[in-house]
Amino acid sequence: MITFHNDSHVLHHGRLEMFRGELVPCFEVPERVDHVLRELRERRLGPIESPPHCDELALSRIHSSRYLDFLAHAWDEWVALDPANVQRDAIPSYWPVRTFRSDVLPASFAARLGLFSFDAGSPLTAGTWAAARKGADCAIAAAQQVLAGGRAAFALTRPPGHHAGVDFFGGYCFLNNAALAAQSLRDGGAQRVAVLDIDYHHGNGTQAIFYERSDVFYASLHGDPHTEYPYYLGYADETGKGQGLGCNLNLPLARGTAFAAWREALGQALRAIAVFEAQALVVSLGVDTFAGDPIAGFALASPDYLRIGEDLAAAGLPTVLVFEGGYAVGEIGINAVNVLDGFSQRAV
Ligand code: Q9C
Ligand code: ZN
Repeated sequence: MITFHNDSHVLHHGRLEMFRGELVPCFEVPERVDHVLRELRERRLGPIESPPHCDELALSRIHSSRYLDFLAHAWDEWVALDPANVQRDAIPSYWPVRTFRSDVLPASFAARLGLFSFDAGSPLTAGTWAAARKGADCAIAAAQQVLAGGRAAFALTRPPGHHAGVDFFGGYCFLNNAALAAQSLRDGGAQRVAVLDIDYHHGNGTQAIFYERSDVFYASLHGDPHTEYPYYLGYADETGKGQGLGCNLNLPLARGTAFAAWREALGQALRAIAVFEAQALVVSLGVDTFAGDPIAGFALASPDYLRIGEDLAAAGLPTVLVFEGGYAVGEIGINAVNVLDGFSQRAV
């Protein structure tokens, strides 16, 4: 399987995130991707290529222009407020919740930082835009590879993407790589595309982006939002709206869920995708379902990821795999590459 990767991901390196009332070192670190790369090379899982620069228009197919403009210039604005800010990442403190206006774009940078975000755990850094932009290139290149007849392609990106919406960042995500890949598949001729999100956390951004559409099916297995981040979306009764009614499937699972029950839910999601008659599949591949993950609550073991890859391949669809979460850095390479390995062995 071909991997698209770009070294620019290191430019996004958050220092501290707000967690339980204090600033703690970020969980989403550059070393995550280094470990996956090393494992990919050692196990010779196929070529690793740098993606071409995609057109800005491809990003505008998913994200609003005022959000993209904000992201592109946010760091310069932050530093312009105070030169000492080069030593500090930008973390939002104010949000326009219900009854506030979101149509007005305030002059205040702090106000816009909150308008375009939903948590205080996703620091915006000097290289966030550059890294996210290259990550989007990887996702789009992987989609192009599959459109050109490839059986599968992997976008090894960070920052991750599935929490990012049309016009907001959060959950360590800035551009929604999986949504960009799905839209590229649609624009390249795939009539119906499915996004299968197997990160521990519900992909609220991806769900919201496609919620009223009948051409993109979203299915997700995740920690029950009653107790797990992102809390405010991902419940089983969210089935889509308008044209998109019936095109959204949430399978929330209790903390502590181990592989047997998780795999049953995976089978349920894959059956729904088959009924939808998807022509291509995008997998939001988070490995924070691992038992050793420091911020998640499932109990999958490393060999389970081989089985996941096999199950995904058995769906028989042209597949784009997009890297998402996973914070047990020591095992992240083995777990992610196990999925690709299992997939490659089963795929025909
Ligand atoms: N600080 C992804 O896996 N914070 N995002 C949870 C720990 C948000 C995870 C509490 C977790 C976001 C892509
Ligand atoms: Zn996650």
